[in-house]
This record gives sequence, structure tokens and C-alpha cells, in this order.
Amino acid sequence: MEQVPASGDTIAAIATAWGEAGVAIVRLSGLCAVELAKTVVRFKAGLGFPSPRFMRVASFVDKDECAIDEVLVAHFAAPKSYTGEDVVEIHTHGGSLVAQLCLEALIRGGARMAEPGEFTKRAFLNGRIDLSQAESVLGIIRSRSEEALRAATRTLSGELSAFAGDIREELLALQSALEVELDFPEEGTPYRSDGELLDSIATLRLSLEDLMDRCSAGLLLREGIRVALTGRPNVGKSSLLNALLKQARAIVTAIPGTTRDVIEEVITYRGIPIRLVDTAGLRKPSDEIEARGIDRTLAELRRADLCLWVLDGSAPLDDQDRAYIERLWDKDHIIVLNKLDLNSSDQFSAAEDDVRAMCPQGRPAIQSSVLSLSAKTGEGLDLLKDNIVSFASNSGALNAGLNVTARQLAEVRESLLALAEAETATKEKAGQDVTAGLLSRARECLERLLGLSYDDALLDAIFSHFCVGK
Ligand SMILES: Nc1nc2c(ncn2[C@@H]2O[C@H](COP(=O)(O)OP(=O)(O)OP(=O)(O)O)[C@@H](O)[C@H]2O)c(=O)[nH]1
Ligand SMILES: [Mg+2]
Repeated sequence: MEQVPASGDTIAAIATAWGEAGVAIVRLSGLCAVELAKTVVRFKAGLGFPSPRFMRVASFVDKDECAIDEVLVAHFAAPKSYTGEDVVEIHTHGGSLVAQLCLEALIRGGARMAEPGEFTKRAFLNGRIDLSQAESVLGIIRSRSEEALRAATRTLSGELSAFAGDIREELLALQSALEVELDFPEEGTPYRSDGELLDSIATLRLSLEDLMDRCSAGLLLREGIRVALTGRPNVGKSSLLNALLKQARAIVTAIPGTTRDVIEEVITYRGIPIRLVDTAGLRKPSDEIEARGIDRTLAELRRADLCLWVLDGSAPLDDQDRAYIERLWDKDHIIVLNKLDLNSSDQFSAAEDDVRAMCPQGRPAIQSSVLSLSAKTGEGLDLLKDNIVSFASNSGALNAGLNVTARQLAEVRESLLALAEAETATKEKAGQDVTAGLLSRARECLERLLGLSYDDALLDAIFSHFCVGK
């Protein structure tokens, strides 16, 4: 076999999932990608390594030159490849063994096993994509619904970079104009009155809010909304979970205290993943196990985006129900009156009114609704799902959602906060230097979002979420 100089600079990994499949792909990237590939593949007589952007059939051979598999070799030359370096892909037959043998041979030849996400990291470091595009690659891999996938693709195609990039440039222009006025006051009176400055900041804030809405929508499309099914024992929480899933996932019995642990399942409705979390009924626990379950219920209640508080609508509300409902008014919730099949709909309407009447006047803007359904017959389930989705899509930006990570969303939020402070500072005449400083802070957040400024720790944090081979 040919020997090539060891090169830690050339990375290799299996890019396809482990397990039986039609093909498996071993990917190489770096200066020695072609040389390394040549050590493990043999082409038919008279044929050489494929030209860039071509594929060619070859034999994958072991160290004794025995053919192990018939493979396809693809070649993407630098700089027009995914990573911006020489990339070679060896497509073996599926199943894990051949690809594993091929990878091991390449490593023996001098390639280094790629870290998770290292191909995409190289694409970023070589200027092929910016950081927001790199993170959207992960979004594409993780998408569970078509809508989430579209949001990720929009981001990969550069929509987020263009949008956030434009806002960043406007922030920079405004900040520079203010700094010029500060540095050269003798040039004359400031051309920008406080009124004009406020108008410019307000316009930028609107754009940032729009960006924030689109990013929140994208995150929601990918991660879904977390909905906790909570309530007293025996009201039908697990029955509701099963009915929404259309499968008997959780154990249901007439014995109060059946569910002990948290059960989490995802359904997709109108393109939005809904994470349903069934919990143990709340009451004074009868044993240690139930007590642990109830601790978990309380933790889920805090964690959920939306709480479904389930009541047995066929029984009158008692003081304990009222006490629990009183405590719901701090959290977005839907109150569900279950077991509609057991009573007349008039009785349920009266019960709904009863619960609505408990809503204290003038509470902060939480979202709250009350509806009746039957987990047993399925009546009212679509209405419930519509309510959950309309709660989730409150921002109205779902169709334009941009795929972002929680990190990126936090940068947009931080930028918006700095801009709001700049607005206040200008109104309070705190001085142009203060406003300029806050505009600069808002801009820096967007630069971190776009990856115009980053450090190794940030890159490591981002790419460690990727799979090996991407
Ligand atoms: N008629 C009728 N019975 C229901 C309905 N939903 C649940 N039940 C019954 O109510 C009882 C309790 O149901 P579960 O789903 O186990 O109640 P749970 O709230 O999960 O109870 P815990 O796990 O003990 O907290 C069972 O006997 C169910 O068959 C419904 O819509 N109509
Ligand atoms: Mg249960």
C-alpha cells in the first residue's frame, strides 16, 4: 500500500448513521484527503482518481490489496467544497462494518478522527458559511416537522444573516455618526436632533422586534411547545395523553394515584411539535413513591410553556379545586373539563362559566382559556389542539420563522434590551456618549449572533452539539 505522510490536518469520519442501510459514506477533508483516499481504493486499469465534482467506481482494498467492497469515490476540490478544503467521500455498501474498516484504514494512513461537527466548523473557519448558517445545519438535522425544516433552510440560505446583518450595519452607522459628533464638536451643531435620533432608534427597534418574533417562531417550530398535563388524581390526565397520542401509552385505571412518574411524548399538529408531559395527580401523597412523583409534577409545572389543568367536569368543583385554580393565574394555562360524555353539555357550559368567573380581574397578560372535552369519546380534542397551537403561534411569525438556537435567540433578546436602554437614555438626555455605548452593545450582540466575533469556547460549545461526520 502507498504510504502518505501522517497529517493530523486531514480529518475523517463516517458521515452516515450507524446500522444497516443501502450505503454508508466515509468523508475526508483536508490537505491530504486525496492522497489518503488513494491508499485504500483502487480504480480499474487506466483510470485515475476522479476529477473534482465527479464520482468513480473503485475497489476498497485491505492492506494485502484484497478487495473488500466495491465503492464509489467522489471528489470535491478546495475551495469549492463543503469545508472549503479538499473533500473526498467514499461510498461503501451499507452496514457498519465496511465503512468502519475503511475509516480505520484511513486513520492508520494518517487521517485524524473528526470531532463532532468538525466538517461544519471548518466550513465556518474557511469562510464558506457564517456561524448562523452553521447552526442552521444542526437545525436541518434536528427538524421534526416540515415547517421547522423550512425555517432551517431559510436560515441556511442566509435569510437570518442578511436580516441581522442589515440591522447591525444600521446600528454601526448610527453609532459612528454619534461618535463623529462627539469627537469633532467644533464641526458645528449636531445635525441629529434628539427627536431624529429617537426616530432612528425606534425604527431599528421595530426591525429587531421583527427579527426576535421570527427567531422565536423558528425555535418553537423546532423545539416545540412543552405542555404539562396536571390536575388532581383520577381526572383523566393519562387518558387525555393517550387520546392525543392515539395510543395507549400511559397506564389508566380507576384507582387514584395511578401515574407515578413523568411520561413525555411528542405529537405534531399544524406543523408545530407539541411535547405532552403526563404527570402524577396532585394530592397529599400516600407513600414515598407518590411523594417523589408529585415533586416531579411540581417541577414540570414550573418548566412547561403551557399548563393543561385537567378537572373532572362531571363532578362539582370543591374547595380544593378552587384552591388549585387560584394558583394557576400566574402561568399560561388551559383549564380542561374532562369526561364531557358523562353529563349534558348544558351542565358543562355552566361549569365552564363557573371556572371563568374565578379569573381575577386585571391580572397580568397571561393566556388562559377553559374548554370541555371527553378523553373517552374524543369530543373536543381538536378544539384543545387548536387552542394549544394558537397559544404557541401568538407571535404570528410562524410562516417566516428562522431557525435559531437558544444561544442566538438570547443574543437577539440582549440586543433588543440594549436598544431599549439606548432609547430611554436618549429620552432622559443622558448624553450622546451613553447612547453610542448602548448602540455599540446592541451591535456586538448581533456580531456574536452572526459569528463576526467569537472565541474558541463559543465555537466548541456550538459544534459539540453536532454529530461526528457533519
Ligand atoms: N367517562 C369517562 N371516563 C374517563 C374519561 N377520562 C378518563 N376517564 C376515566 O377516569 C379514570 C382515571 O383516568 P386516568 O386517565 O387514569 O386519570 P389520571 O388523571 O391520569 O389519574 P392519576 O394518574 O391517578 O393522577 C379511569 O377510570 C378512566 O377510564 C372520560 O373522558 N370519560
Ligand atoms: Mg395518570
